[in-house]
Amino acid sequence: MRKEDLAVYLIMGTQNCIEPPLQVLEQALQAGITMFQLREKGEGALTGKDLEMFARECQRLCKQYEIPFIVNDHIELALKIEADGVHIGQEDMELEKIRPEFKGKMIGVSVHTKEELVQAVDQGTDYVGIGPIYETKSKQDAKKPAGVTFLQEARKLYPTLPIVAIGGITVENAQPLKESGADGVAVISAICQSEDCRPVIGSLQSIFKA
Ligand code: 3NM
Repeated sequence: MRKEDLAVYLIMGTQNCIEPPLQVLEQALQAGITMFQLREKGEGALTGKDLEMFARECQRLCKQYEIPFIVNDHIELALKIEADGVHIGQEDMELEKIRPEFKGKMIGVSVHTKEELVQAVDQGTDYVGIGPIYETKSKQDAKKPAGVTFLQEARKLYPTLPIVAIGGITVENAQPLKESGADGVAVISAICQSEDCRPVIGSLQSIFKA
């Protein structure tokens, strides 16, 4: 994968948005997000055919703007609609098991400890998500914020691994993450809960695409 794709990585589900989700996605694409992950989780989340239809709409938009379209957790759905990849957590299917089905596609893994990091790299992850860096309201079972310490450690261990930082990231607190070795930031609320996501995306781009 291209590390640059991680620069401004939007994660979104219908439950995260204060405006209509497809409108949020299209505005974010216009403003220059570099990668997109559909993360449909929690109360009121779409399922079955509804989820598939929504996923296909998101995918169509991402194709139009030529950025990778990643599906969180829903391995079968990702395969069915031929997404560009999947993102999995520690509770989900093991990377090794799904790799054969995702040949040539991206697999990203969320890691929170050195052991999880080493395992993900050994199993051939394309990138890792490291978080939560800061306090987040978007993930119910989020771990305690780790600040930049683990991010710095991960970068030292793996100088060329594509790494995206996640959790409570805003325009105001993103700069130290660049300095700590992140190739980009994955955000939900900074974009989905903002009145106008364009300046947010512009500022994050200026930090990570520079
Ligand atoms: N994963 P926001 S934190 C989806 O630590 C997710 O692995 C995390 O949302 C992890 O940008 C998180 O609104 C939520 O804080 C990120």
